[in-house]
Amino acid sequence: MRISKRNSGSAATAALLSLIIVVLVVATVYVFASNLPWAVRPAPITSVGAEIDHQYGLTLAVAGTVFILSQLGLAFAVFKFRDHGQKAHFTRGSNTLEAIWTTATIVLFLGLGLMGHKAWAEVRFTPAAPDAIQVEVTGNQFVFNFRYPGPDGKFGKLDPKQISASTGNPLGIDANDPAGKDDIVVPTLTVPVNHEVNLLIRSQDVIHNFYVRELRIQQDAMPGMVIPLHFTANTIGQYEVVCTQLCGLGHSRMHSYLNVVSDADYDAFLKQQAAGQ
Ligand SMILES: [Cu+2]
Repeated sequence: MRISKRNSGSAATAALLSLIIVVLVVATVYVFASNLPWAVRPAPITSVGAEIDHQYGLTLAVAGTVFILSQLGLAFAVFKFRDHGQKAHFTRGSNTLEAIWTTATIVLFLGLGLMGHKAWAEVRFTPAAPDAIQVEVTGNQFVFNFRYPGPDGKFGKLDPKQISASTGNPLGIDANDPAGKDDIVVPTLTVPVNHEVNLLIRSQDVIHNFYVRELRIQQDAMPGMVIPLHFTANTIGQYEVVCTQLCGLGHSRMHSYLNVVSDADYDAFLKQQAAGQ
């Protein structure tokens, strides 16, 4: 067989591949930059929420920079070392480089994790202030119920046998426990602005979740557990509470509202509810 043309190998394919990689990088950066999380998500209403946003921004910036540099590096290598029909030569790689980028990755991941740990752990692993308002949150298929201890400041005992939503006792508050007589059970969560609130999150059946975007809080409700979590909302308003665990057929309808109100409105809410119990 006669070879009429010089063999140029797969140079054209390699050039095309590196071009595609560059286009993909530009397209990805464009999608992220035009939908920046802080441009499309609602503003946080807690100081911890602001810390969490800052942490997300930092993680995105670091991960985004690494992504852009590594992909452009890949495109460069594919183009520079493309096949012209030359003889390939074998290299063994570099242990020093391997050690450097493995260490850099560990430092980055651990560093971001340690920095983020504080914002995440603050609402979970440190106890709420003693004067925090206690509210019990109970998820069941497919509603939220919020219970306040009432004027005596004490939650009544719960007895699963007495659960009867149709007769007005969805949580099964024990009729024989005097502490439960003044308990307030409502389908929406009302809290005063700038006061610490300690939530006690429970589930009556399957795994649910308590999620409020503006609080930057998302916590599973586990059957058999009471999970405490505290926050201090700093902006009056109404915010949606949603269940973010696929908890059954009615999951998409499982939502409620968090009302952050002034002290006067909160007192009025408690009085009104106490009168109605
Ligand atoms: Cu649910």
